[in-house]
Amino acid sequence: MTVKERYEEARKEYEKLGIDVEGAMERTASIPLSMHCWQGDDVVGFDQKGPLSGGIQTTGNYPYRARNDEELFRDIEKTLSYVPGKHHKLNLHASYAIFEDGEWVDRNKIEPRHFKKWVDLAKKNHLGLDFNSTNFSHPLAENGTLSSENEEVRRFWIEHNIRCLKIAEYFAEETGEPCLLNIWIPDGLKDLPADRRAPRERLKDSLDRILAVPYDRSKVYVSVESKVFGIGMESYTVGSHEFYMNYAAKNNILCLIDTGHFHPTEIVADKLSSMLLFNDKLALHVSRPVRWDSDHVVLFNDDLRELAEEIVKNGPEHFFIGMDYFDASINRISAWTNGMRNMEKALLYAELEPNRELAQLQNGRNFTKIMSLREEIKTLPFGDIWNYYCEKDGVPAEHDWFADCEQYEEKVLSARV
Ligand code: RNT
Ligand code: ZN
Repeated sequence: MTVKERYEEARKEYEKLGIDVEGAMERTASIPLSMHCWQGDDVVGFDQKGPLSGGIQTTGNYPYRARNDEELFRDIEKTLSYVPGKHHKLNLHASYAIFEDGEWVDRNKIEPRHFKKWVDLAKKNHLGLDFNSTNFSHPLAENGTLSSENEEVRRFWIEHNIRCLKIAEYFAEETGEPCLLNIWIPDGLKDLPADRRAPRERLKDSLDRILAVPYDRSKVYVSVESKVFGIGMESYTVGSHEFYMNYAAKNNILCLIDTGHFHPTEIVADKLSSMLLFNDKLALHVSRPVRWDSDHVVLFNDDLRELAEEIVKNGPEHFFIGMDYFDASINRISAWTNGMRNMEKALLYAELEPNRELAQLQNGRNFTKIMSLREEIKTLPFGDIWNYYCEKDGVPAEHDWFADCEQYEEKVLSARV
């Protein structure tokens, strides 16, 4: 049987449950995913040669990391050729500024022109762009950034973030699409803080000063990303969830929820509907924590399906979905692809659930049927729908992309020595 024939059969099974399969595929295809550029080079970036710092860590020594913009662009295009969906975005970090002709400027001096090549890449591939200021992996980030007690250091990072606002505006203008500028800082303490309040007061003041610079709010959305702890910052994080949730609400900006930044027993998917009752938009970093914020590749697991369900039920148009994982122990193109495809897969899976019927059953307190219906869905021929969804988009089916990826490693990546 061809992929299409299998799909037709599978569709009948879903239709028995009253599910509109074509509609589900169409809706899924219109949800943009923002692919993070940093899986391709282990979050190294182009503006410095030092180690990754700020309480985050890539682990593994798989060869063939992209070492410059040319290699990274090529790997990005390869990865995107394996990802279905009509319209995606690229998520950049400020540390990926591209300097030419021996030029180099520090992070408080970066300009839109340092990202022109990224804009060209985005246009060529019909991608939107999102942005992140890089408040880590820098000599001035060792003892705090936007919350630093050193006024000069704090000013440096305020300037950096203001520069990033300008660059985000440039991205939105060039691509014709809104750009999310996300701010995450690693500031925190290894051991019990003597003063929890003052660093937070300084962070609040720094954000106020950044946001006091006028920018076009219809083009640029600013988000703030909280975290529960980082390596070497186990006891105290300045930018906690409560801090940013209140800051965002008061200043009409967005919260960014990274699925790896909460206590392991918290159900992150449960947070989405609460957040969206108080703000029209919510930003996400989709990651997979294993015992800690380990940034493992996103898998098609229960957590992801639950997250996707909440995205679909709350309306995907309310979300900025960014991916955030980095694995240096396996082929990076494959890591990237699996995470991206799994997010797409989870969204399609969620669109294929009888969500309205399930909600009605809950209203009727028919929990018996809810359980049975949900279990029934689990063994429907989802794989046949997914493979057709890929084929329709001219993207290889599940088995085939990996074979191509192996070829790419053999022909292209292995030359990087
Ligand atoms: C770190 C945050 C942050 C980074 C990226 C590289 O814990 O999740 O989002 O992963 O900005
Ligand atoms: Zn993140």
